[in-house]
Amino acid sequence: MTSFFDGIPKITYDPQADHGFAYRSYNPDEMLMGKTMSEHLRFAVAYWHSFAWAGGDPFGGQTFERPWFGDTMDHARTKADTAFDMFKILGQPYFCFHDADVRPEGATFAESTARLHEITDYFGEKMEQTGTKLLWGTANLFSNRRYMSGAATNPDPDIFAYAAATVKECIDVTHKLGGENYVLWGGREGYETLLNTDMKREREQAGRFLQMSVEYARKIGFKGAILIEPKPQEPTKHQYDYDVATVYGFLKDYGLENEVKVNIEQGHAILAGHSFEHELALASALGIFGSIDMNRNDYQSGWDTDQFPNSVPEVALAYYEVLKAGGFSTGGTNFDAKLRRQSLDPQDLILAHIGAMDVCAKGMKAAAAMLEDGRLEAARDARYAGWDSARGLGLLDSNLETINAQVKSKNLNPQPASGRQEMLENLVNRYL
Ligand code: XUL
Ligand code: CO
Repeated sequence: MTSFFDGIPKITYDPQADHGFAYRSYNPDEMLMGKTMSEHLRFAVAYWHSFAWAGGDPFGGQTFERPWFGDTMDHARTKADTAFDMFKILGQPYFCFHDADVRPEGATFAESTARLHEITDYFGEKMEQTGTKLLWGTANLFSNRRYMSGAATNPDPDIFAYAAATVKECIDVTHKLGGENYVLWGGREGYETLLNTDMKREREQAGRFLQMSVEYARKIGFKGAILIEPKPQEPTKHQYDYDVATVYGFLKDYGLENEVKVNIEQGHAILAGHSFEHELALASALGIFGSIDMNRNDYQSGWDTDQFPNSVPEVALAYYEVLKAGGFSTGGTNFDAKLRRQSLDPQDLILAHIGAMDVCAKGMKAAAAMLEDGRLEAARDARYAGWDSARGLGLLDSNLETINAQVKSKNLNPQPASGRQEMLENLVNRYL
């Protein structure tokens, strides 16, 4: 153990505890609908926010002081030691990382790659010792200045090539560590002004880049899911992977709708003008639901503030859609969330995750209770019952002329029925 988290105990389930360093709602072994809570929620810590982010905002730089900040491999190992200490304390089953979070950038591509393999071998030993698993790996194709005009969508083919070569290495290390998914978030795949942008060309570059990534992952026998993470804007003014619907159209265009799924982030859904549950339900309906990033935004600021979840009603409606989609298979609940920049202490990192896991556990239990109660689904089924009747089923195979004749001959005069929204909202509130 490093000394960073000295004095902080291993966190266990203790609903009576009053000191804050216990799970009051998340009991990993508790059974719910035939699975343990741990199996339902599949929590992951995001390496970047907890261990690489220094606390900067648009008006000021670093606020955090951490013994692993620096650009040597020794720093990278101290960072890994501390991260795995935290995983032991929290006992969450998974973590996620980008290449840039875990190793200092080298002077050349070869040096960066060698460092990535060295540190991920070190991860492999620690994963073996602690039992912590990799939910997903990904490449940071947005922080370095070379990517300022995009990675796959860059006007310079050499930058496309550098990004593609990087993704190969990141898929390799994800596969090596038994990662259950590989994520592509198009950080700078978008544009600032159409005046300098050939959108048609950029879209084709992104499509081919994704095809190559899928081809390579399958070639090396990577069995995990490949996930796109939609986001509408920030950092670019207009991101191409705007939302689930846009990503689905893109996947269809490049023949990838059966190969690639989505990692849906709550804050991104809200930036796109949707609710989280809308994005989840749509992904499920389209057969592309993969995983979630469970972090909210500040509703006033309009930025992607990546805050830990703390609203049980919001989380419950999201997990309701996750459960209806059959629950997670390769996916999980990743906290792509960071502390506020004034939260300087080691214990803040632990408390943030405890709170988030408890909120998710409460939300998951409420979602399961709503589903088991069955009245929400029964009301929805009743609303569409006509479509399950012989007449409803036949209608979609018919044509306008036949339908027109039937409406006339039956003298049809349909009357509207209540949508019963308030009754349904009251029903949901019984479980929160
Ligand atoms: C950025 C974001 C990323 C992805 C991984 O908004 O969500 O951290 O989750 O690159
Ligand atoms: Co994210």
